[in-house]
Amino acid sequence: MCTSIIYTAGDKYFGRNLDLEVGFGQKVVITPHNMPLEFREMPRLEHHYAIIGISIVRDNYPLYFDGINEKGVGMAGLNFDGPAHYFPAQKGKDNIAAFEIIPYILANAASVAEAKKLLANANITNANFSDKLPASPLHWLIADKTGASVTVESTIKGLNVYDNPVGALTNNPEFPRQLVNLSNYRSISPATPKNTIAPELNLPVYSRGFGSHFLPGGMDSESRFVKVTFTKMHAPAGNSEVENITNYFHILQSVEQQKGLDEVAPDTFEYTIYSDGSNLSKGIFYYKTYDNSQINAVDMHKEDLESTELITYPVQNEQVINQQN
Ligand code: GCH
Repeated sequence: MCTSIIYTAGDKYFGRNLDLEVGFGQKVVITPHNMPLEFREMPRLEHHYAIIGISIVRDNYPLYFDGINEKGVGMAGLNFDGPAHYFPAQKGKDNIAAFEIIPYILANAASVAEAKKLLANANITNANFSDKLPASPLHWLIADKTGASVTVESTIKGLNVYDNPVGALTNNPEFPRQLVNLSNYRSISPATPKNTIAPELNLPVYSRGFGSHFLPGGMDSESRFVKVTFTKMHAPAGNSEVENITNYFHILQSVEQQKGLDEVAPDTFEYTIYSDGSNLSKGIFYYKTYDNSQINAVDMHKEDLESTELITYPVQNEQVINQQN
């Protein structure tokens, strides 16, 4: 399972938790302007917006899990197993394979509005990257530095691009149902609720935090959607980049999956392998991992974005304790 958000604090911050039981050897990957991008059915792009994010690279192709571009658009792919349905290439459509959709959108769109235009005639195809890397069932969150965000879901009914007023995405069910479910939690609040069940009874407020007594805390995608919405909607804005990115990671940590809690096969547990977040205006990519609580940063503008080659950074996974004595 996974969770992706956009957080507003002056600048906007976009990224995700990647929850899974195994890694793929993913790295921080920058695709500069002049690195040619090939697509199965769409014209090759010689020049395009530069992209930074988490990806694996196979046959010199960046298979992004999530990323942002230099124009301040972010996009993340999250598991959508069950409802997700892709189609064969269709005549007259812009046919984009599921594994191509992140590079395609981030290479071409300078805003969510432009991404919507690119998706207006799109068909997400079921082409496999390779036999070893078949199409995976995903849906996507796209957001930009104005704070706009949309959810993209390809199901048996076709391609849907939903405005996303929450600025968050988890996994199943389909996005409209996640929104309806939020109504069930209308009364969740940071404030202590009034005693409306039996005003004549003295019901002592024996704890702080009563307003969130019924906030879901499960690992499942519906619970994470409700919890991250509550956390995000009440998160303060910081006064500096460091405060903002600190707040941002606290929001994602509210739905972190700790090891041992989500058994996906006998004795195999999914957990939050990494959390990342980028400043959409500044092009700085931040991340931490399950094993490394330190926030690491890669600034795309410190690289040669005119290059024709992918630029990669290994994910720093070692926990460094700041020994004080
Ligand atoms: C290939 O078609 C696409 C690339 C893969 C391999 C298949 C590496 C790129 C990207 O689409 C990868 C994909 C493998 C896998 C990934 C995906 C991006 C996000 C997704 C995770 C499984 C989503 C996290 C999640 N977890 C599991 O929701 C890494 O499909 C769960 O239990 O729901």
